[in-house]
Amino acid sequence: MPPFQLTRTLPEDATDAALRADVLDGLTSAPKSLPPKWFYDARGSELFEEITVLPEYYPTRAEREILVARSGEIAAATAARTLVELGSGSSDKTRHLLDALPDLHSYIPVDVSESALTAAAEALLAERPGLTVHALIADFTRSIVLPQAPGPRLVAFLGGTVGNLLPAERAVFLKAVRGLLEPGDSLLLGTDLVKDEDVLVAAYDDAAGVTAEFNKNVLSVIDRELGADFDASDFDHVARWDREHEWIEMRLRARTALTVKIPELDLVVQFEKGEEMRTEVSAKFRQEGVRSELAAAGLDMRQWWTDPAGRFALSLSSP
Ligand code: AVJ
Repeated sequence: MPPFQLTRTLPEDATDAALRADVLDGLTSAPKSLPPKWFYDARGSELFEEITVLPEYYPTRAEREILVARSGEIAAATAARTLVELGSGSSDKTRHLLDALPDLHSYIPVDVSESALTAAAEALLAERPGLTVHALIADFTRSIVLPQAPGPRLVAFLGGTVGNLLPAERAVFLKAVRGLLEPGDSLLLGTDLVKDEDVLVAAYDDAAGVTAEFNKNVLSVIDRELGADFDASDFDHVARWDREHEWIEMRLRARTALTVKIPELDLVVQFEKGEEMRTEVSAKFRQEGVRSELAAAGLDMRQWWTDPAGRFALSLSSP
């Protein structure tokens, strides 16, 4: 087995077909919406990396604090020989885990972005020459089949990205993850926590305007991929705390009445002045909620760690 293998479980054109279906569906619904996964082209991934170092955006730093403090405990509790990382992106924070797992044989990053996977794998292999890296190009919200690798396995889903799923989607997703685990395997899940509204809103509406640009980037993706004529300057960035659902919602609000053509979909879309389109839900959690969602999926929460300020949590659960 070569030290680095890349497996594509998505057909080359799957991304394109999924984007078309999502845009058609989202822009013909009332209210309009777009799924957050389409933020992440090369520019969007770059903007997200910028977000992670903004003074207002605490989740990345808070999660890293927990990983730095708890990697040893995580390693001891899991004895993992294989680390599977869902939505691995740049695999940046994962280093702390990898460094703490001396018996690690295989690392399986799973992401829809081939460029992110290849770059991350190259960097890791340079540092850990003995490691087998088997990257999977896959959409982790669909069913995934993992390559053969020795147990125990630790599946990590970090960053709070589970909060991008709506509650019903989360239930399906967590059951699918449970299906990947055998007795002795574990799930390490990162969840952002409910906190003061001002802190939450600032994290999604930073003073430098990076999150606004990130939000509007989805329009450039649709322009480029589907030949649309969205103009980002026709929209305002909106971040709202939904107290009832306990999630942050990002929206794009039309500054004027406007018409957008999407030739590849044979679609013309009208926006009223002030109309808001939802582009992301980012749910915030409480310990009891995480525990019960995991339990509903057949997972027993064994450990719960937060950063000293109590902003973010990592939980460790097992079948
Ligand atoms: C990458 C999904 C965890 O929801 O906080 C950052 C994405 N959106 N700023 C989040 C995001 C706006 C981020 N996740």
